[in-house]
Amino acid sequence: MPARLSSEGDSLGSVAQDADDLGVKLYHYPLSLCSQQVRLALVEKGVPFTTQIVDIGRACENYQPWYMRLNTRGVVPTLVHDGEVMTCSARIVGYIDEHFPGPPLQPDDPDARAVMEDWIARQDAFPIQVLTYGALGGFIGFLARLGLRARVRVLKVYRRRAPDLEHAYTQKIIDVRSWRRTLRNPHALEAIRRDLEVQLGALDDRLTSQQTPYLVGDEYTLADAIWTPMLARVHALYGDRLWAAGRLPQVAAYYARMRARPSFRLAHVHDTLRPTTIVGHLPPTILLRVTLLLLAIAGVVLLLLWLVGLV
Ligand SMILES: N[C@@H](CCC(=O)N[C@@H](CS)C(=O)NCC(=O)O)C(=O)O
Repeated sequence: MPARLSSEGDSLGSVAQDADDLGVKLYHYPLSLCSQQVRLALVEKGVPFTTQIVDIGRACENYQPWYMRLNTRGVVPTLVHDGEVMTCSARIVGYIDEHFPGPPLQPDDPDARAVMEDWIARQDAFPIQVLTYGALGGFIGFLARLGLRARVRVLKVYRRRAPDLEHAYTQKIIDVRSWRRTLRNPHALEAIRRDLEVQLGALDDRLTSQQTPYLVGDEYTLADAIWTPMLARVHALYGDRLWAAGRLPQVAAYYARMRARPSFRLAHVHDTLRPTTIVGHLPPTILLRVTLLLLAIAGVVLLLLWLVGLV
């Protein structure tokens, strides 16, 4: 059975209240790309659901034992349907389509279905978290990367407190460390950025050859629910410059169509990321350390100026 909640669900998409175990409950984080994909699938399918925010930023709630017991990889989203726990956004969206009434979001034709699954797999394999952190420039980017060290410390504390989850925590520590290593490697980051352009180019080719409003044929499918938040994230990081001025015209038109659907707003898909939002999501210990460091530097500068008689 899923863990009981310690606080009330937020209001997004909520219809049924008090449904911890019964009904559909989504554990998510507003800005998380994978959470946006699942919210979009739920909204497009017309499934009533309640939600519980798991703060993957500042509070690292996704590393708390109660959540790691629900989702051993310590990631959002997690869907709980009548007590059944479902993880992995790509699997969750398929589950939603197969278990609820509403418009079908997967084609019947096996070839079209294989194409849809291929596009979902392409997005799922893309290291979007690394791209997001890597694209944050300047001081904000520096702080965000520093925050990953604090995450490892938090994970070690929880690993000591919950020995039954030792394996899951050790794996998560390995994941976060590898994430940090990639972020420190400019060649690896460059390869990810180039891969993004390859994926967007392939998307443009697909839309050009298809000449249909959606990624797979004439009907909206799960591939669209997966790729819309991905394009919104690319927009948040780079604006529209990757597909503006006649570059990737089909991607530009497709994104505009998906963005115009009511589900984009109803599922709270984010296409901007403000620096203040990023800072607000950093672990408090990092903010404290950086503030103390800046104060110390200012103190040394003032002392030096005083010694040479300039103040
Ligand atoms: N698609 C995958 C990826 C999930 C994922 O990486 N979620 C990110 C947010 S989009 C997360 O929770 N990151 C927090 C962390 O790894 O600490 C899944 O659902 O299993």
